[in-house]
This record gives sequence, C-alpha cells and structure tokens, in this order.
Amino acid sequence: MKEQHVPSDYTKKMKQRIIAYGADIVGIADVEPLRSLRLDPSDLLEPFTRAVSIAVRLPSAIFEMISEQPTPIYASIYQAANRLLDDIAFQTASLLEAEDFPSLPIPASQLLDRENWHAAISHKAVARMAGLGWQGKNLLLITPKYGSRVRLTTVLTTAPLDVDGPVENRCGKCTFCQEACPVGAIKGVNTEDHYKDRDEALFFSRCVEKLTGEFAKLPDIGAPICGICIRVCPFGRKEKGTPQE
Ligand code: B12
Repeated sequence: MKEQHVPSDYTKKMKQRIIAYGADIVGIADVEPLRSLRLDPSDLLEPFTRAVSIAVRLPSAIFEMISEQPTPIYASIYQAANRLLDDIAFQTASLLEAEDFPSLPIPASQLLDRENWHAAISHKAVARMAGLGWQGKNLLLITPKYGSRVRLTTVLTTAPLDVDGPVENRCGKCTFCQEACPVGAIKGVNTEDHYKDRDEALFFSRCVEKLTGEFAKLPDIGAPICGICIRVCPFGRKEKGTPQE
C-alpha cells in the first residue's frame, strides 16, 4: 500500500468526484465509534479507517403523491435509487482502490439477517457520524436540506480522508411523523445522539408488519416500503414553517 500521505485538498476533491457520480451529499466518518454497531460479518470494519457516507435525494414530488400507502411510482424510484447508489459506491471504491486504498462498497439495501432485520452495517449510523444529518423520531436519518427524502449507502476505505462531525438533532417538539404513522409505530421519543436500539424509538413490529404484511403485497409495490413518515417531515417539505420555527 502507498504511504498514507495525500494532498491537503484530497478529501475535497474526492467528495467532488462522488458528487459528479450522482450523489447529492457526501460525508466522512471515522470507523472507530462504528465498531460497536452490530456488523455482518463481525470483523467487517477490521481493515478500514474511514466510512464514506453517500446520500441520493429522491424527487420530492414522489412523496407528495403518497397519502395512505406507497405508490407504484415510489416503488420503482426506490429500486432506481438503490441501483444508482450501488453504482456510485462501486465507482467510489474503484477510484479509491486505483489509488491503492482498499475499499469496500456496501449494498444500498441488502438484508442479511431476515429474522432480525439487519444488514452488513447501518447506513444511518454511518451517515449520522459523517455529519449528513441526525437520527429523527422516525428513526430515519434526517438531513437539514432534504429531510428523510434521501437514500443512503456506505463505502469503507483505508484512504486518510478528513472526518466530518455529527450534527445536532433538530426534531424538537415536532410530532408530525408520530401522528401520521398509520399504525402508531413512532413513540415520539427524542434523542440527543442516537437511540440505544430500535425499540426506544419505535413499536418496531408494528412498522415491520405493516410494511411486509400489507404494503409489500400491494400490486406493483413488491418491497417493504411506506414513505408516510418521510412525506410529513417538515425538513423535506417545500412549504416552510416547521413546528419549531
Ligand atoms: C432492514 C431495513 C428495514 C426493515 C427494518 C427497519 C429498521 N428500522 O431497522 C424495514 C423493512 C421495516 C424497513 C423499513 C423502512 N426502511 Co429500511 N432498511 C433496512 C436496512 C436494509 C437495514 C437496517 C439495519 O440493519 N438496521 C439495524 C438497526 C439496529 O440499525 P438502525 O435502524 O440504523 O438504528 C440504529 C443505529 O442507526 C444506531 N445509531 C445511529 N447512529 C449511531 C452512531 C453510533 C456510533 C452507533 C454505535 C449507533 C448509532 O441507532 C439505532 C438504534 O440502535 C437499511 C439499509 C442499511 N444497510 O442500513 C434500510 C434503510 C434503513 N431503510 C430505509 C428506509 C427509507 C425505510 C422506510 C422509510 C421504507 C421506505 N423505503 O419507504 C421504512 C422506515 C422504517 C423506520 N421508520 O425505521 C433507508 C433510510 C434512509 C434514511 N433517510 O434514513 C435505509 C438506510 C436504506 C437506504 N439505502 O437508504 N427497513
């Protein structure tokens, strides 16, 4: 491997390349705090020092069309966003590897443990530590600019990229997602950093059962998606006036 010396604008240039691949937000997390996450395999982070968090924004109009259930258009865009993210992550890893930094793209939406609903690593935890946003009451990553109307991916790397810091939680007293959830799955609990587990924020099984048992079986949906807590979040909406402003 090359000596770990890179020009001072290396991180900035790398982020610009990733944006050029089609990303809307890019941030860098130190992997150290992420080692306490549940990982699959458990030594996933072993060779790496940094995690690149990449977000792609979904067109806002898609969410404005959702009222009580996901729409076929959302289902299709969900797949398209996953393909785009996988492509960006692949290209990012290839670019870093060409510079002798071993790098691993994590699939956008690959479930490894179907009983417990776990992937290789939580993209939300990486995104939060990379400063893309905070973990909102809906348990999703909320970005200041696009709310939760983003999908995420992660590239693990040995490249000595400059780390971004977490941002402050801005959910405040807002209860829009809690009120809108069709199965009352959102408890409305706030967190300063992150929830200790999913049950602290959600009646988790209510969310899973609605998405897998009902929404995924709707015609032309075929995936456990919903979008309602995303649609109502004031941070993603074009109309302004958040409850706390
Ligand atoms: C399994 C899964 C599901 C399952 C289970 C959901 C769940 N809450 O775990 C089901 C099918 C129900 C589901 C539903 C949805 N999902 Co989903 N899902 C996933 C998947 C594939 C794995 C998630 C996982 O492993 N979770 C494990 C748990 C323990 O982690 P967690 O939920 O992130 O929460 C913990 C950590 O984030 C931690 N944390 C946060 N910061 C930090 C920092 C540190 C240092 C540490 C240690 C911990 C930590 O705190 C939380 C509690 O422990 C991810 C893709 C991925 N690889 O991340 C997408 C993903 C989370 N889903 C996503 C979305 C959008 C949805 C839905 C809105 C459906 C839709 N597309 O319309 C709903 C929302 C449900 C909800 N409100 O949570 C997006 C979230 C994007 C965003 N803006 O946040 C993801 C990231 C997919 C993507 N590529 O963008 N999903």
